[in-house]
Amino acid sequence: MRPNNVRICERTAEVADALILLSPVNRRYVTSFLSSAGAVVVHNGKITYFTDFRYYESACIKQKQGIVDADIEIRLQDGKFMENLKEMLSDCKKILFEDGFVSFGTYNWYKNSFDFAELVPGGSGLMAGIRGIKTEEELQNIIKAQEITDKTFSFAVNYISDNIHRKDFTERELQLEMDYFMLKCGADGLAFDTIAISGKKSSLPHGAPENIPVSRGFLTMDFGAKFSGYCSDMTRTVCIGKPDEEMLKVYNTVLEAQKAAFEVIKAGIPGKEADKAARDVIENAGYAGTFGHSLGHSLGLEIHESPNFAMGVEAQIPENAVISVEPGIYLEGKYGVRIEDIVCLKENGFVDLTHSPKELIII
Ligand SMILES: [Mn+2]
Repeated sequence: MRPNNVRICERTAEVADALILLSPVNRRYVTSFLSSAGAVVVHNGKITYFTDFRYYESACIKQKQGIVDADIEIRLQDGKFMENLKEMLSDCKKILFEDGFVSFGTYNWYKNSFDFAELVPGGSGLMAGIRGIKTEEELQNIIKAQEITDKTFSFAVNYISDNIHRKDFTERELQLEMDYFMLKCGADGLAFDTIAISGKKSSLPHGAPENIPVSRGFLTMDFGAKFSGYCSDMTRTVCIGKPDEEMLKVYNTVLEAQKAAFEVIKAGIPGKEADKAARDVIENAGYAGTFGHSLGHSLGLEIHESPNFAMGVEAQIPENAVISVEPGIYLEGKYGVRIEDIVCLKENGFVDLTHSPKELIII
């Protein structure tokens, strides 16, 4: 069994007799198989994957190919699914469920079906904890996703240079060209909707590109490819035309903030420490209150996972967590700058998975 699946079995046994996973992301995490429906059941150190007729054969083929963990039992989810599930879990006293995912309706369905057992919340947290530490296989997928993303940044800079003279060159066009480039480079999807916003709009941390011309001043691009389901994430701010002194100060402050975070980042630090290192630089430069989000989030099958680099996070960040480091300064009505890399935490520091340049690119 894959090491992360072994951990899921072990952690489940510590708090309950079984764990039921229904969320698409956790089903995929355990099975490495993408399906729109199904259930993963962890019970007595074994993992069973129930999937319906639409996916059953395909899942079995993927298992023969070594993609689905060989030790997972794949069962057809048919009309007898509830009966099968009840029978399987009939010896359970405690059943752990995904409290962060199940709806009120599903919870009631559990309650009526498993009236012989206690339903224990905490399944979502258990999975988040395990997913927060990336396996080598997961890390390789994120690295490939980020390679595509880095390549896309070079492409974007050239594309902007070649097209900025056109009056009809829009944010939306830039976004679409970047998306197309990522997919052409082998991405199996986009980690999230690409942000490409220019001029005054760059003060909106998550502003959306529109059918308006790319304007002079700062242009922020925040984007990421997916590879084998795994996300990457990066942000670079470039400048269209010559920046004035204040723009340079803002840009360099954000860059210094990221460097300050890099000074302290290593496995075992509390999440708040990296955030504080970056935040102090921004505040000391006179921009208190302009960095309104956290320094970083983990990413994997989902673009936002835990643990986080954020204020108030006392928990120690484990080795092999992959987290973004993305300080920003946003001056309302004026402009904004964000610089984002993703890093993999190691005992003595980290590995920066983002390789694009960070000195201000002026186009
Ligand atoms: Mn991010």
